[in-house]
Amino acid sequence: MRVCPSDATREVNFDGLVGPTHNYSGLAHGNIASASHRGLVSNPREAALQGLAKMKALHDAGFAQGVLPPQPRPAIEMLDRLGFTGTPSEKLTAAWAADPAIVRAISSAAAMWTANAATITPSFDASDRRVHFTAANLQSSFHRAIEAPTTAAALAAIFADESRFAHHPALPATPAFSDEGAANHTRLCATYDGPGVHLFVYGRDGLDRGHAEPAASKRFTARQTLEASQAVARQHGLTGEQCVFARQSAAAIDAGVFHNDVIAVGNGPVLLYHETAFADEDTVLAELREKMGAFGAALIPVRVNRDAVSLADAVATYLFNSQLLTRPDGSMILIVPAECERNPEVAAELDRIVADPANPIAEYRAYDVKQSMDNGGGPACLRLRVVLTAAERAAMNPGVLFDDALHAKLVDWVKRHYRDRLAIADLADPSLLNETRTALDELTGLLRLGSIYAFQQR
Ligand code: SUG
Repeated sequence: MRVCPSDATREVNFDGLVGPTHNYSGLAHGNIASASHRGLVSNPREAALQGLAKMKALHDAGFAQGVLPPQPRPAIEMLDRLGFTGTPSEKLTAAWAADPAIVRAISSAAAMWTANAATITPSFDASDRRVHFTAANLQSSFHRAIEAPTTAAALAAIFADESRFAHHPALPATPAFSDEGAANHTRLCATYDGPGVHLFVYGRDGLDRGHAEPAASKRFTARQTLEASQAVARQHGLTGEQCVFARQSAAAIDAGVFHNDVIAVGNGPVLLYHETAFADEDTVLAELREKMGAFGAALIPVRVNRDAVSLADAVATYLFNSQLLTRPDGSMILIVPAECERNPEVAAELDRIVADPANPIAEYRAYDVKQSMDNGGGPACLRLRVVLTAAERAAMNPGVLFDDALHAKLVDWVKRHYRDRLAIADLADPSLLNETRTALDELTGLLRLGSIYAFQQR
């Protein structure tokens, strides 16, 4: 089956612009790259420029590209809630003296990984024909749980037209409803402007039903719960026929697959996945086939066997944290991290996939996003996919849609405002707070977003 995006309906990839406090604090549970780079000196300027270079390359290749702004960090308003008083600088200094772990958490630039920002249902699948958004509560870690309100505000500012866009509240921020957004959600379809099946992947049960959970992960606690995925589907009005809920394999979670997008990626009818991705692969495929078949679409599974690429290599190279994109002729391109080309087994598997006529993946291209990769974020983590009709694109805030002019402005903005080295001790520096606020205040003007940040409203 050919997937050909019509001019009318396109997938827009909204990449997170890396924020000025990008650092290696090792905060992320179950994320091996984050843990192994803990304490190293980061380069926020290079991180932001690497992200912008990827956006520019995909824009130049004809893909629809958008950008989402960073969040204000350090998140000083959190310090108010934690009992610190005084001026912003005084609060920061007091918090560092009391507990540097608090300052590390409120300084994280993790909002760059916009695959975790929200879950989106395109209007075609919604009974009210609106695009539905739920900002993820990211409750499993403090440094990410603080993202949800600003994410929701940014999405509401960008997709403001209530007749076309519906925004739902983030789920209750408690372990039972732990939600990590689109990183655990894939829409499979024949064409973007036709019906889709929503594959929600979760790692554990949220609520206690009085019986032991089968095959729970042991080394790392899974982040997404079944109850969270089900609640998002309910909010968006999706029916049972439109959804497949699949459990991740515990082995994958324990090997460092903290989100499903570290082990699988889908686009159109294609699902590229590692054989260890799901607890029950056969049932997942059968259900997808049946539900897609109901509207005449045929699933194209592309399975990577562990004999070809080990689970450890899949995690180390982030082979599956790739962007699978449809080109105008219906063929697909895989945007992989540069690390994939340096691993002979992974490179050989990519060559095999591209040569295989049974799937539409015709090419792969590697991009260097190493600054992000070292915190566990590859090309797919850096982007939030939103399928939009032409009318929806016309109704959204155009300031965040990427073009050459915006690229030039953002590169210039990064070069003027970002440091090229950030050690953990630098997070205590009050001038970093002022630099960040000055930069973000200018950015909301560049992106024509209005005053979306709390510090701008005072
Ligand atoms: O939540 N890393 C992020 C990486 C998110 C990747 N996203 C997807 N797979 N979609 C996380 O684990 C590290 C931050 C630090 O250590 O400072 C971090 O939060």
